[in-house]
Amino acid sequence: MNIYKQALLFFGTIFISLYSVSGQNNNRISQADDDANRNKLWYQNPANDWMKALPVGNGRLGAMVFGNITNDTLQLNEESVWAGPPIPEGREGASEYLEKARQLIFQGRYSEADKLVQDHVMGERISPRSYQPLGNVILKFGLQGETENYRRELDLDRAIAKTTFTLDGVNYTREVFSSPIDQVIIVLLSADKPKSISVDISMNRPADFDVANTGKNKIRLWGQASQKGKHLGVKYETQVMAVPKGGRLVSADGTISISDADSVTLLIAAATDYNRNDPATPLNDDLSKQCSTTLKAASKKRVNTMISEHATEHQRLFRRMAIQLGTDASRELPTDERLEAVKNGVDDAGLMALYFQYGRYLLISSSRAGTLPANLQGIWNHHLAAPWNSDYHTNINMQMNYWPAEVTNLSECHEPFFTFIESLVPSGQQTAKKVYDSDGFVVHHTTDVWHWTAPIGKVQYGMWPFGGAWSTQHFMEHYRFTGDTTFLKERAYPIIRESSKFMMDWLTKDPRSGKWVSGPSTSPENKFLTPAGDDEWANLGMGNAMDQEIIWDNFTNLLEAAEILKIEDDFLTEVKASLDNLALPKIGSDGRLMEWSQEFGEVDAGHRHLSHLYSLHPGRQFNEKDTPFMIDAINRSIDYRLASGGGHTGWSRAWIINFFARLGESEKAYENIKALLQKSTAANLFDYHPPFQIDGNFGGTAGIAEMLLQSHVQDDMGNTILYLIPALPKAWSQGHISGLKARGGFEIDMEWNNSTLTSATIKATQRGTCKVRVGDKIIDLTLAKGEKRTLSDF
Ligand code: FUC
Repeated sequence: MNIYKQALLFFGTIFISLYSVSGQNNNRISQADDDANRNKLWYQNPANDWMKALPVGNGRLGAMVFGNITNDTLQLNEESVWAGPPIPEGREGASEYLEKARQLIFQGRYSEADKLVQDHVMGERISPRSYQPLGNVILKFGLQGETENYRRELDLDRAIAKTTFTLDGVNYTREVFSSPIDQVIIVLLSADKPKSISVDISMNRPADFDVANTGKNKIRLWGQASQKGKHLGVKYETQVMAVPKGGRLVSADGTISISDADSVTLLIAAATDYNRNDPATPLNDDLSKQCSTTLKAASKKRVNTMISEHATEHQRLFRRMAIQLGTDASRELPTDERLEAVKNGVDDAGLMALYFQYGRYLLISSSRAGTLPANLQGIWNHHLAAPWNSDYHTNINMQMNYWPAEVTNLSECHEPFFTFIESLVPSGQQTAKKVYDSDGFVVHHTTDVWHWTAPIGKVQYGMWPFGGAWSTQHFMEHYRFTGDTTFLKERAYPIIRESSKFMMDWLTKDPRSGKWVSGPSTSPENKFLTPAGDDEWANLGMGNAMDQEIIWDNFTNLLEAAEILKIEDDFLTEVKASLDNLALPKIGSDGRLMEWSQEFGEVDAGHRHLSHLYSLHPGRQFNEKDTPFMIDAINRSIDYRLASGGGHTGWSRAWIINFFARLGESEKAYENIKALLQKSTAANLFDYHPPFQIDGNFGGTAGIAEMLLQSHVQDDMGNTILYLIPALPKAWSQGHISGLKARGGFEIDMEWNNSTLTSATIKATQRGTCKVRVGDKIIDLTLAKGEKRTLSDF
């Protein structure tokens, strides 16, 4: 073990960093190129656990790269490898009991209502039935001895993971990437001396697989995902092809042995029988042939062509944005040590900028047009029974995954979310009819690739019919950011209307107030103390704040879309009437925004969900301009939640960053980004719930964007207000960002110094009028399509 001491000058603070490096290497790599570490995660040791390995992905096909010298593993994923049916079913005729439960709640008999719904409405929870790994490629290298100059990195700009080291005077390089162009994972093993590469290649999986050599230089691994033999699901196949330059290749017993090659290229393909259009009917494809065809096509291409086409396609998306926060001086430290320093209290604005770009990298790598949406772990999972099955939770997590999509200029990466939510509509319509005797479509707290939508399990999480309604918000937001009226007409409006139909049937008149209220439902996963005393608690309420806020959002979006599309009909008139008489969240006697419609005692005052604040973010119902009277109540609610231990999961913390950004609380937002890094971030910068859950990465990225630009508020004429650096913390006093997107189709570049904006360039991707707000100053701007205006006098 070697001990280093290094002093770093960072924001005028000198700190001492004490760290250790295992026997792999003795020398810090000298960075000749000043920019060698920009937009990179880098390390001086191999990953000895999964949360240190580095992710690559092309939206569908992913790998975790460990970078071990002698025995290395590539852990593979394909997005559709899922254990299978049966899928949870809704219960016919449940609506009768819902009506009874409503009356019980209005009478204050909360626990009786819970029991009634639990017994007669909730369907069976079927678990585990999980997203699963595709397999592993095992690489055993004939290398022994002390290495020097070890470095492992993930280049976010080129989407390539690279490991380099020196052993016995030979410099070795291993590169891994997942190409969206060639639909293969490519592994390049090279050295600067001929005949230096000897490696045994094999494949395995934790369960349910067969493996065999095929042809001269390929191994195939195939099987059907299951949960210990139950829930037979997706059939999969993956093949690795080895293409050595020089040396000898022997293939036997499921292994390919290569000796004394100058270099080796591995190509990895995968195929499954998962049918996106109709998951119940598997595709009847020859998976083996599909893999072989893909490998054959890739093997005919020059490696350099594959690298450059891959990088160009990645950069088409990634390079739309650049960011610098502070000096980024500490990029000269390995990422894990940098993170450790932050955990020890050091401020590192550059690491926050890297985290932001990493979030964009992860979205590009796990969500591309034609793929499934990013699940709870994106596409990266090594568990056969993953936490929460690595599914699509729709009571915050899946939506949070897509918060950064529009604002960070990755609109196309939002597409899998839309396609997936649309694919839930037929099932959601059936659930609406069967369980609720209702029109429209409904989704509950979670779903998965089998497209089920029923209320299942415990009322505490399952009795919440808002997953679909919340998701329709994204369709409207996509329109607001892009101005794509075809999308609005053909995709956003129909699905918002379908969800509104359900909500119209779902609403009940509260006999006490005469207002329309939702229920019986839970405020996601939370519970309250009932007035009965003796610590009795219950889950279900009528008119919970979040329900009312999502319905407000849903109806408001529908009416706005209808107005743009010039649609008028009786249903819209009815929606307008219901909106006008919708119960709104209330402020309690202690000045907080109330989570439930009554002022209940709280069982868990620091609960991780802050559902009642949906109206602040991601909603827009409550904001400083339109509802100033709500701001203080929201602030109090967040402060109380935090003081009671809230924000303890990564995604909860990430949501809090977004709240504080919207409230203009720059220092509080910053403190929570710091806390996200300190408490909920692993060495590979994956978010820790714990365990790994990618929503915190995406929510954190969105939060950083929200601190630098906001566009959710409109002026009285309906024009977007572009609020520049609305929550800039002192620690980011100097910086720049380019390529941020705003509603109204604007694209923004900004530079600031001494915490003051020095220049802002606004580009219109469509004709538009906006108000640019900097502090309290407002500048009116009307731009033609494609026009750009640079402002510098603030
Ligand atoms: C929600 C959260 C949990 C977890 C799960 C996947 O239900 O309440 O904390 O993130 O989703």
